[in-house]
Amino acid sequence: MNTTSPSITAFERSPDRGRGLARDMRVRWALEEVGQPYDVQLQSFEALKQPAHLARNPFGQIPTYQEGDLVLFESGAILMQVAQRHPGALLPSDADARARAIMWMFAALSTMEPPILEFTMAWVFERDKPWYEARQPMLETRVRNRLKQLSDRLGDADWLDGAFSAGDLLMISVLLRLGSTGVVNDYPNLAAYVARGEARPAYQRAFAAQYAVFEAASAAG
Ligand code: GTB
Repeated sequence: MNTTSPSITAFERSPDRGRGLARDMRVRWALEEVGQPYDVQLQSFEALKQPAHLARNPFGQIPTYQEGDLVLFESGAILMQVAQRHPGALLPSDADARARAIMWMFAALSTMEPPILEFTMAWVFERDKPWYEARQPMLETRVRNRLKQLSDRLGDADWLDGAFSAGDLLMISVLLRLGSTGVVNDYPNLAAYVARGEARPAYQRAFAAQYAVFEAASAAG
């Protein structure tokens, strides 16, 4: 392992089949935005539940981040660390602007992501459940309410608050989870916002890196 680079964990075989939806993607994207090389330790689902990984993350999940003696889990906390290590790149230097960017990081993770996760998890995994038809419209309405509010706030701006920040990175990562549902397309400014994020060279590099893992795993059978 290159000891000068931080190391992250990611799925050896991601269930998203290379679509960049697992949460290592947002960490990869952040590291690419700041130009920080990194190593990746690929983990099987079984390995995530073994003591070696549970010491990194008690919840047995990816991503984790290791930098010297520092070991972190939670993608939001990891992004804060990456941002702090590279002042001005993912969080603005101005104190007030920085506080607002951090506010958007929390908004992405605690206001937008939970209803989006609940909706998309049901969409993918729970269609056969007896309550699906009755419950799914309610979950979709909750998501649409948040999308409308976000859309109204974004308006015709490129990013949520001035320059691109970790708040945008997390918000776009969260909105991407809605991809296969097509719901974001009903909010054209949000769809364009997501596309702007995906067009960033750092996003493209991060996506290619995680896709290479999927391709290698597929080739290995
Ligand atoms: N709050 C934590 C964070 O933000 O870091 C959540 C981390 C998390 O949910 N990790 C998931 C994990 O390790 C992977 S990203 N799960 C394994 C386990 O819990 O045993 C979630 C994810 C999984 C699959 C898809 N997919 O197939 O599209 C997308 C996202």
